[in-house]
Amino acid sequence: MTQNISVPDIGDFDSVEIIEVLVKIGDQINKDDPIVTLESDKSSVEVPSPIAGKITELSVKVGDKVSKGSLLVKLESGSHDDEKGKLIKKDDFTTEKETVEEKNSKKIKNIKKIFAQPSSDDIDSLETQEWIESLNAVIENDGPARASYLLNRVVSEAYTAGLVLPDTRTTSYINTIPTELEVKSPGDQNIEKKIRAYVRWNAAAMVVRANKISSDLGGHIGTFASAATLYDVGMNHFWRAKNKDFGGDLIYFQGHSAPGMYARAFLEGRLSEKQLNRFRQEVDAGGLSSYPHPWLMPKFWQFPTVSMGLGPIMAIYQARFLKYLINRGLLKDEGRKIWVFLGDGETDEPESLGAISLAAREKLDNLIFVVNCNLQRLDGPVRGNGKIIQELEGSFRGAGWNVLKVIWGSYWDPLLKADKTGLLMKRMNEVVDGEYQAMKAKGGAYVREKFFGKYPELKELVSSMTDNDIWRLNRGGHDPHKVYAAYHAAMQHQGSPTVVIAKTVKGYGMGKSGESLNTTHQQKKLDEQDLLYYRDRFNVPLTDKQVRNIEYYKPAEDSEEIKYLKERRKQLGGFIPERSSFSKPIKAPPKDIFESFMKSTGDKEMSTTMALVRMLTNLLRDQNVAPRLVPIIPDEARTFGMEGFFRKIGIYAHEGQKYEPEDSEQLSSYKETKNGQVLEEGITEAGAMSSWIAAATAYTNHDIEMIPVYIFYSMFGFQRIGDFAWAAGDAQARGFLIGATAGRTTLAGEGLQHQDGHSHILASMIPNCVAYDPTFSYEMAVIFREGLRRMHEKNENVFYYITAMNENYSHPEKPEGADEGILKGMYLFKEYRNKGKIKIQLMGSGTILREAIAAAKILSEEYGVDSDIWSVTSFNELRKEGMEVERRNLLNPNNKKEKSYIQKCLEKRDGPVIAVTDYVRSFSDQIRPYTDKPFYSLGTDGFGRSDTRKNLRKFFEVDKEHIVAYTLSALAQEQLIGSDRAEKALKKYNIDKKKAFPTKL
Ligand SMILES: Cc1ncc(C[n+]2csc(CCOP(=O)(O)OP(=O)(O)O)c2C)c(N)n1
Ligand SMILES: [Mg+2]
Repeated sequence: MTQNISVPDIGDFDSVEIIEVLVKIGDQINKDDPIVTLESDKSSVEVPSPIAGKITELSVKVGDKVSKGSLLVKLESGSHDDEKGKLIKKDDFTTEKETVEEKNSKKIKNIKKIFAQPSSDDIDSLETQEWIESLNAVIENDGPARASYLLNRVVSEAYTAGLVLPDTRTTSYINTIPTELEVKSPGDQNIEKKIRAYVRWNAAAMVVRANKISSDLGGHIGTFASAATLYDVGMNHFWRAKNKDFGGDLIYFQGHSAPGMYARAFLEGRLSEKQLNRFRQEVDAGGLSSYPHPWLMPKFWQFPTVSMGLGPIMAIYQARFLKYLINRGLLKDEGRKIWVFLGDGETDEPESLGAISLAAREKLDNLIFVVNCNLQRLDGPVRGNGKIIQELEGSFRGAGWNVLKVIWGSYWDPLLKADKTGLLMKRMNEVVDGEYQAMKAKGGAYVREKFFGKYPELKELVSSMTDNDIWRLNRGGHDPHKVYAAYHAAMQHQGSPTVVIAKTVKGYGMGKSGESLNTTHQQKKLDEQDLLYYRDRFNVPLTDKQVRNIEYYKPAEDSEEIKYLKERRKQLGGFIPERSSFSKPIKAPPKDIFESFMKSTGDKEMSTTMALVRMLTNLLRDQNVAPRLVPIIPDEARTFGMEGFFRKIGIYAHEGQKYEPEDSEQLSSYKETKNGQVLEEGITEAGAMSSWIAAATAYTNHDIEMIPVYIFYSMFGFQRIGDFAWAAGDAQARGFLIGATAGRTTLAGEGLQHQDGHSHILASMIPNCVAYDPTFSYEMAVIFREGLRRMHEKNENVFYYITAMNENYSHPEKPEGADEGILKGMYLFKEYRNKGKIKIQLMGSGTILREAIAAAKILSEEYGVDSDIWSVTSFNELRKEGMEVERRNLLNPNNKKEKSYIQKCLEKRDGPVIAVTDYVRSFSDQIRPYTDKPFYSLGTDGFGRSDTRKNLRKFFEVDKEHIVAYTLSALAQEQLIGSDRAEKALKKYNIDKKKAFPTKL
């Protein structure tokens, strides 16, 4: 049966050009194969075939203009099972049914709601008892699920009856898991206790030793001391390493608990005593990093976490990316988990909690947070007047997480059991963190007096206990049984992420030198007495002399402790942390994918953003590259003309699409699918960047090379997420960051907060970030292809920052042999050889290169000044090379001086350099030291403002008129022309000499 395939609804566009015809007569095509590519003045989009079949007639050619309904091809289809051009089939939609509750609520909707006051006074204890007994009976007879159902119904009834319920975000200040339901650890507690003691000791000894060498070195003892059990239980029982059979759990260690990880690796035989002695001495090879830095210890650390807040959000997006890879069929679902350790103080960071609702929404049950609530941060208590654990419980529960509080250790169990009236729980609820902290600093007698002493019944409860017994009443985070039970429950939990909120003591075991003191965080030196106390506190088998020498303790290889520790890790698949990569490189796409960008566009105008989007569309036809591309967009696809990607490759949505999108009939319909490829992040640069980092490090964390391309307003890039970009460099990310709508004057209209004139400077600070500011589509193509080759085929640990613009103009053909210069950072774009005796070296980048080209024409034709025009694709790369060459020359004074690439380009050319960009002057000034020519830079220093491009360029003095006038002035200063010629030009172009420098306006 012959079918006509015509242009579907393409939104607002009418009469758009066909730029590619992707089929020919006789082709057998599948449903969704692209037939043609259409291009408007803003975006390009492929038109897919709604059905499969054989092309029998082609009704269009390249250059034709088409609109909705224009016939494209005729197709002979084998079946009648077509969708009549419909893009998305309507699923069954659930019809809303009125629930009983809704009916009831209608009945009583006039009842005024009254807030129920939480009351601690029981006015009818008999009635209370009856309710509790009923509940217990249901739990016993029908199980907890039924009890939970009934409670929910009761709550719902109460609500509909007009009772606004008291705040139920938090539960009582006790452990979430009741003692009877705790799963017991299968481990040998005696041996584990010893191992933990040695790890604690060695971690502290390592820090103290380093500070004997120099107190410059610093380090932390108190943090790991509070978290040792939380890590130990994970290491002995839960965290599965990467090996040939399993992808490995991913653990984000709290940055400044690093000493504990080194101490354990020492017992495991992975680090030597010599290495421990080199803690925080990294300048010569073989030292240990202060914190987790994959750049410095690439075989050990996986995740840079020490800039607080980055770890938690990066981990959330890591967990989501893992599901993305699974849902896209790129990775097996092996039940891998992402564990994240963070401090309670760290939760102050907006990034720490900023994405927890996403984690719940995406049902990330592969994610487990462990918040170490030692109640302190650096200066003092985290919430002295409140309770951080309760606050966090509320936030996480409210966001939809499974919350497991681990507050009290086993020594409290009998007391809680004996607390028939609930008075102990009441006391636990009423004490604030500032007091809890003070209690752990001041000893058992103080706790008896201040905690139990408030109520005579409680004092009585502990009357048979000594002060020491009271002191030993432990906190949950120090009790391996409680921690094990919580971790076990976290591993079993499905449908939402879990947070384990553990209460601990900062500087646990440090005694007077730093247990629960406000100064604990800073404690890095322990004197002899402190060390002897610490040894005794944890029974470390070292003599006094060994303690004085601050020796490490490591039992013999055949000791039960070492054998146990190694056996546990063997059972769990290997050591953690460990960083490795077994990913296969991706073959760079053939040249022809980029070929069309090397030709002139003729009269046709487009922006470099459009060129890039077309490039990505082409890349989606390359079988090696296509599946690995991860387009990441924070709610700006339409701004960048990328809406065509929605339908073509789908937007990732873990639940697919439960609705028919409003625009389902359109070509660029908003299509969400479970295996969607686009990460449409919504308005979160931090989140989008975290996704990018997850994809850009998939080669090591998941052994699969991915190609993330994150496109954003360049102003909301490095400026907003600079710390993430730095962490990406540390993590050796590979991928593309595209700063779109770039340039202070190129993004017209939007104004001060939007116009970027400095992102390249920010990018230049990251050592492994390779940045380019191309002007023409062929430059973009050469750069992008090389990026793919370097990063994803050759696996160089660099990442690319490329700016793209939204200004439409025509693009020339690539000059012969320009490739090398494009990549190195500059090439000769054009020589103006009129008759002028005077010459200048005119440099430009981005769209402002075009102003320079226009200025060159005027200078040549009207002023007899000839020019060499250099397209500088990367001032940043030129500077790097210049610095290196200069350094080599300084190191080798006897040798013949080596020339920098810039020098080589300019050595046979005359005249001063005039460099002009859409960025602050320091951007082009970067190369000033590497040429001995007089150097003048023009740029866009100052705050942007909204106006037209023309006016903005005039304001920032980077338009062709200013370039001409300033060039003549520069030539006058160099005494190459008379100053009156410059004066004349300034007058001619009405340049206001009285106008203040733009930074002051
Ligand atoms: C972004 C950032 N700001 C500040 C710091 C400095 N800093 C290091 S540890 C610390 C206190 C940490 O408190 P908490 O998160 O409670 O961790 P704890 O040591 O108590 O486990 C601070 C402020 C940092 N590392 N990162
Ligand atoms: Mg803390």
